[in-house]
Amino acid sequence: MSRVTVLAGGVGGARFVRGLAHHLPGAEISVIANTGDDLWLAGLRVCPDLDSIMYTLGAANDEQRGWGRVGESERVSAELTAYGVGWPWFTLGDLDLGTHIARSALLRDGLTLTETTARLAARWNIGVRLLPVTDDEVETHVEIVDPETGAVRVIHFEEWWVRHRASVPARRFLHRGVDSATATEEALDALRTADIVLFAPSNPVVSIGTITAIPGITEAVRAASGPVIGIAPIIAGQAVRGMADACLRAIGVDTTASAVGRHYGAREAGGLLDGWLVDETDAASVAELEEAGIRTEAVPLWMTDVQASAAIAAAAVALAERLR
Ligand code: FO1
Repeated sequence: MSRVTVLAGGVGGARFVRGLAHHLPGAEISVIANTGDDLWLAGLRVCPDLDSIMYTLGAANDEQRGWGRVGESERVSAELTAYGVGWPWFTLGDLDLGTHIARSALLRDGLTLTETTARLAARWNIGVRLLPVTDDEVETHVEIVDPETGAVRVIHFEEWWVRHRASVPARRFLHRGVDSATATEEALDALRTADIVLFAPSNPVVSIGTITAIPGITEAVRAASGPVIGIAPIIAGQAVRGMADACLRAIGVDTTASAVGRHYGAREAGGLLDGWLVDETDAASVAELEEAGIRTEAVPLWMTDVQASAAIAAAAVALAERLR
């Protein structure tokens, strides 16, 4: 059956992959996940996007909050806060801590993040290969102007995203350690052997952008033998989830499905995409995207449930087949 490789961030990426797996039960799906949100907290390695995908595909995710575990409790987190350890505004639930403790133990035993992720994911029978884009620590940090002092500061992405809710303007995103990092062999191989490469409807800056910032990835996407199809994370000028507009503003890209598609660029013109799916409400932008060399279709893009996500995956696969 076909090999499909997906570049994905956390919440939107996980939902899309769930739909893809539902649509193509026999396919070999590899998910190259963003690791830029990762951080050391309370002595533990926390990997938000890897965990969102693992929990969602393992049917253990909190569907309401969009992150963390269903049926979660926060007894240990209250203890950490009492000791002033960790971030009081960044809740590590009891069950979630089990994941972070297990991950940190395996990493301390000398396993790579790729090996560690495979061990953790095996428990959940997620049905796809979950691959961190790199085994090196490349964390996304955000340069802001401190609202109190007016001084320029750099904070971890999660502090900007969760503590400040992206309300403090980001001047720049920094990928700490990217210059000495490499993509994993497994991720590069998943791109090399893919029949289809998909960009999930994840944050184009701090999820997809962080994956493609890892040395080797853009070359591997551009060299992919199969079609590269992206799904817009913006519908009718609104970020579908999270605060993608705050991220796009920071890099000077309009918050539209068309601007994001052209930001990724047409592979034939030196960019990354062969095809692009926009929502029906953005059908007017199809012409300009086609002009830019990106085959574009307008389909319903709201991932309201697994069936809707599966229909989007089906549309992406169908477009790929037409472009093959
Ligand atoms: N998001 C929140 O809005 N509040 C939290 O307290 C929070 C804790 C948290 C702990 C572990 C984890 O893996 C994710 C967590 N998230 C939380 C979500 C996180 O910010 C997002 O999953 C991504 O990093 C951004 O898409």
